[in-house]
Amino acid sequence: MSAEPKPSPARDKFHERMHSSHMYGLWELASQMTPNPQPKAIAYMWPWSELEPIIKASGEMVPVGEERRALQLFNPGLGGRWATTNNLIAAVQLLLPGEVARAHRHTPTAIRLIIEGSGAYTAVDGERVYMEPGDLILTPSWSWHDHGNETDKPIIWMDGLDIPLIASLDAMFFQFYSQAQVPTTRPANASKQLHGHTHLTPTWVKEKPRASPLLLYSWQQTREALDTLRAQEGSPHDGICLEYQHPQTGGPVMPTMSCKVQMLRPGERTRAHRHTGSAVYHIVQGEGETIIDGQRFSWNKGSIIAQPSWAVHEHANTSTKEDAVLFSINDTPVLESLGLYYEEEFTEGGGRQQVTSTFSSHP
Ligand code: GTQ
Ligand code: FE2
Repeated sequence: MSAEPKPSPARDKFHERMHSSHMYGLWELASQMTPNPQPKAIAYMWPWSELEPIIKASGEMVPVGEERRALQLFNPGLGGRWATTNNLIAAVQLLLPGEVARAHRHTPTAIRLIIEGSGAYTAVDGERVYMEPGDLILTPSWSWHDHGNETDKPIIWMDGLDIPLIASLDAMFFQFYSQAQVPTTRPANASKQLHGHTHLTPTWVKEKPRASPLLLYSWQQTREALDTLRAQEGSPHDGICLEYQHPQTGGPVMPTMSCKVQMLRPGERTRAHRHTGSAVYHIVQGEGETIIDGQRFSWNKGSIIAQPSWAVHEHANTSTKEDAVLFSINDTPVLESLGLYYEEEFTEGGGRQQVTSTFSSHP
C-alpha cells in the first residue's frame, strides 16, 4: 500500500487542470476495479398484491395508444434507469377485450409469460401465437410484432426484454410498421406445429436462426415435463429446473436471454449459490421464499423478483402440500459467450462456509 500523498494546493490545482481537460488519474478510479461484481441493482420484489391493482387500474386510466400498456419495473437501486436488473427489464402488460397494440419491431429481444386470461395473441412476423396461462412466447430481435385481444376478457402477461443491455451496447433500433397490424402470412401457432416436437426436428428446414424458431413453449408441455421429473433429485440449487431450449441447437432460446422454469416440491429448500448474470423471477404458482444476499422475499403467485449479478440466493417452497413453480429470465448467455460466467456454491444453505468456484482461475 502506497501512502496517500499529502494534500497540497499545487496538487489540487493539478487535479483541477487534469479534470478540466477531461482526464482522470487511475489513482482516482482504482476503487472501481472491485474484487468482485458490485451491482447497483438491488434484490427487490414486486408482490402480486401490489402489481395486480396497479395493472388493472392502468386499464381504466390509460388507453393503448402508440405504445403498449405495459408497466416497466424499475429497480430502486438504479436511480431511475429503465431497468429491472443491469441488463434486463421486466414489465406487466394488459390488453383489454377488442384492443390491438400496434405493430413495431426493435433490436431488443422480448419474451412473454402469460399470467392471466386466455386466447389473445401476439403476432410475430405474420404468425399469430395464441396465449394460454403459463405459456412462454418469444419475440426475437427485429421481428415485427403486434398484440391483439379478440376475446371478451382482459389478458395480462409479463414481458421480459434485454433493453438495458442493448441500450448500453448502443445497438438500439426501433420502427413502427406502416399499419396497426402486420398481415397474417402463416397459420396460427405455425412455429409450434413445425418445431414444437421434442427431439424431432424437421430436416427440410435449412435455416437456423440465432433465436429459437419455436415461438411458443406451451404450459401444457412444461407442466408435463415437470410432473414427469418429480421423482428426480434435481439441482441442489434450483430443484427440478428446466431451461427452455432452442430446438435446433439445444442452446438458450435467445442469444442474449435464457428462460428457465423450476419446480420446488412441497417443503423443498435449495442450497445457496451465486453466479455472474442477473435474473428476474415470476411466480407461476405456489407459495415460498427466496433469500437474496441475506434478504428474505416471501412470494406467492404473480410476484416478480429482481436478482442482481453475483447475489447469493436460495429458494424454498414453504407449503407442505402444494408445488411451487418459478419462471425466470436471465442474461447468462451473454456472460457465457464472453467467457465471463463464474459460479460459487455454498455447501450449507446461506451459511457461506464452504465455497467451491467453478473456475479454478477465479479467486
Ligand atoms: O410488447 O412489444 O414491456 O416493445 C417493452 C417494450 C413490451 C412489446 C414492453 C415492448 C413491448
Ligand atoms: Fe415490442
